[in-house]
Amino acid sequence: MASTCYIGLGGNLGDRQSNLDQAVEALQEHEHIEVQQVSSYFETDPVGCPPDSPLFLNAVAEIKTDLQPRQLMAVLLDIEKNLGRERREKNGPRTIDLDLLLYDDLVVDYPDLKIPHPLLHERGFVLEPLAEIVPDLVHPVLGKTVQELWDEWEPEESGDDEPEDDEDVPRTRPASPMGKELTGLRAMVTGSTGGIGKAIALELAAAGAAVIVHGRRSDAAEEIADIIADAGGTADVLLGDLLQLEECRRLVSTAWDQWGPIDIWINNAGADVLTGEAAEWPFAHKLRELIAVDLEAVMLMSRDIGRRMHETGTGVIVNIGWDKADSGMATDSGQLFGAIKGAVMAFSKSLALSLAPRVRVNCIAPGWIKTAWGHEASEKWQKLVTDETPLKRWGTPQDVAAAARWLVSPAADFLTGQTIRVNGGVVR
Ligand code: PH2
Ligand code: MG
Ligand code: MG
Repeated sequence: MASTCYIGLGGNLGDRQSNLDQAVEALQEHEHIEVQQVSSYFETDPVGCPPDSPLFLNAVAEIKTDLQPRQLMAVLLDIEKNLGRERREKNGPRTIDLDLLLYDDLVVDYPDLKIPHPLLHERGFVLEPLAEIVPDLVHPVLGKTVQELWDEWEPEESGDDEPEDDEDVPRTRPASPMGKELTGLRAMVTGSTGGIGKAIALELAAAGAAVIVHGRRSDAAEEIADIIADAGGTADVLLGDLLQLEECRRLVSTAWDQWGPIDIWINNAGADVLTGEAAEWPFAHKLRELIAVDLEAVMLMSRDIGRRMHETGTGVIVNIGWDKADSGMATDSGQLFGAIKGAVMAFSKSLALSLAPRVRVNCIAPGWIKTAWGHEASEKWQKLVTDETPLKRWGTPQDVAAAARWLVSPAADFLTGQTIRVNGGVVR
């Protein structure tokens, strides 16, 4: 039960006391919720309700839960339904209304999910019970304690002018790199059954995101999803071969339809032309494969998901480039990856411009990262890598994942169109 949340309870229809009691009981009985404390019940004047609405009974409950915010919202909705809540007119009389007020110190602002509750600080019927149980709790956006907000609170002019949702609350937060800063967000990581993609999937899950693991083989993908679930995270699996354009389209629409809006999309998948059988392919064959998987699929899926995010209002896309696309590198691989990853990096900048200011698009350009090829590489390569890397070691998938975690987080909210080189300090 990792997260602490505050739920506002209110009702002005039927046996108000009994309805509040039953709602608290339903919360307590849920297997993923523990009720910590409940405020007194306060009788309050209706605010922003139709004329002649009855008085409300309001309270606030502190809970602990391991549910993600959206899962918790669904549970609240369920309890409301079971207690006979019907929605006929805006702010009309109701048996019970359960509002998610705060979720740890999470700040999110989506069309369908806003935390903290955007009206929390303006509502006496919320502030009073909240101040009774946790006067010293700090509002994560306003930076004031609940007691301060309650002391400053003034009743609204009567009337039905319910303030607009996020009226003049700056929805930013200080960077908190190692918390659960991605809680409530849904992330897709393509090619996350191994290597860098796997590290990114695990890292985003550790930061609280619900993660879709993608790969071509179900056993490999299920294994990663299991690791995430065992660690208390949320994961699902989507399979698809990005060599097929139709599959790319299906992957985006399935992810979106099954999961609702996706907040984070990481195009990590790439064709392996370095190990196994593929290492022996002719240059032209490798080129075709890379164009299809590393370039076409990335461009088409980025555009597709980007358009959906833009319509929804928000989202973050990360593509994977290559450190040496700019400087060049001798060998077939240098030519292949230079051309393909250079194109991905150039494309990402233009997409970032197309989707700003709603959707951020950035690239990570890894340098020498020890994945399958690095483990097999000869002595000569091992020496070359450590010699030419100022930080004197191979990078790890974890190094790239840490950068990705930050890049998709609210802490990087002012970055778009950028390429972050995760390369141990090479500056040429
Ligand atoms: N809830 C509202 C609108 N107005 N007024 C009071 N006193 N208590 C409430 O819980 C309440 C309200 C919308 O959910
Ligand atoms: Mg409400
Ligand atoms: Mg509500």
